[in-house]
Amino acid sequence: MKRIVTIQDISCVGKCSLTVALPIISAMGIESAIIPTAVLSTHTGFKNFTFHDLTGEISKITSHWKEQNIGFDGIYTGYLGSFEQLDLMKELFKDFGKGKTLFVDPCMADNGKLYPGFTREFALAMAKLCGLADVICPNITEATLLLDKPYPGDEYDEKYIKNLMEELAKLGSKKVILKGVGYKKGLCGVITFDSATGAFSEYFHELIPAKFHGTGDIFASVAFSAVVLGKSLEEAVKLAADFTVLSIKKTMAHTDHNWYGVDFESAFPWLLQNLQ
Ligand code: PXL
Repeated sequence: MKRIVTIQDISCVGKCSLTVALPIISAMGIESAIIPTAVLSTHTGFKNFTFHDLTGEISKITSHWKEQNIGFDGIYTGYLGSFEQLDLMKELFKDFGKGKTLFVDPCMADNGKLYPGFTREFALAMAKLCGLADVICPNITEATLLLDKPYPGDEYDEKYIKNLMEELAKLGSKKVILKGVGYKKGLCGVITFDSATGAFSEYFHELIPAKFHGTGDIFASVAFSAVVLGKSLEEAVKLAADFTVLSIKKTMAHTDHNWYGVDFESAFPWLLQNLQ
């Protein structure tokens, strides 16, 4: 069985980060180790959330793992809360990442806005971590922040997106996934770019006019797991996008659904059937 480690926060309520990554990665038949970066009462979309930083634990955990000769087939970083954590992830990649799948979701912004607590300087430091990855999967807001460019809103075309992705690859990541691309009317796209071949691929699915927290984490967890299982990047993003869309649809099928996350649990039977 493949074994991976994912590094992100525990938002105790909120259906994001580790509370979605763990069940999804496990359901995909992969052993999942974790390093929690912080414990929050909820994700930061709620008012008055609590935040307990766990940066001080990270080196202690990884030192013990080195002592025990524990290794991983892949490393997936999500929501990271500080410059120090970014530096610790670089160390982790050096110590545990040789020849493994290194996947960075530069989770820090959406819809033209940084999440609470993040700054433009943090985004530039995150760009350095992205440079060490095999695969990164920003949305358009994160992509422009990584490159220190203005957010284009809805004002962009295919040429702009392809140029953005080539610029992202120049940060150093081998492959780039860009989510939430809207240059085809009424559709939402995921575009991939492979810097080794210069090849782009696009996968467009229906655009659902609703925004939910945690969908980026769901997408990243499926895409990363699929790559670790040996699927091509194109197959991985199709599976991840279809699963995310289905999770949103399952959520919206209930009029009394919660506002803070999606019912990815109800979409698991589909995921397992479509893993082959
Ligand atoms: O889903 C991304 C995410 C992860 N972790 C925390 C968040 C968010 C998005 O808002 O607040 C704590």
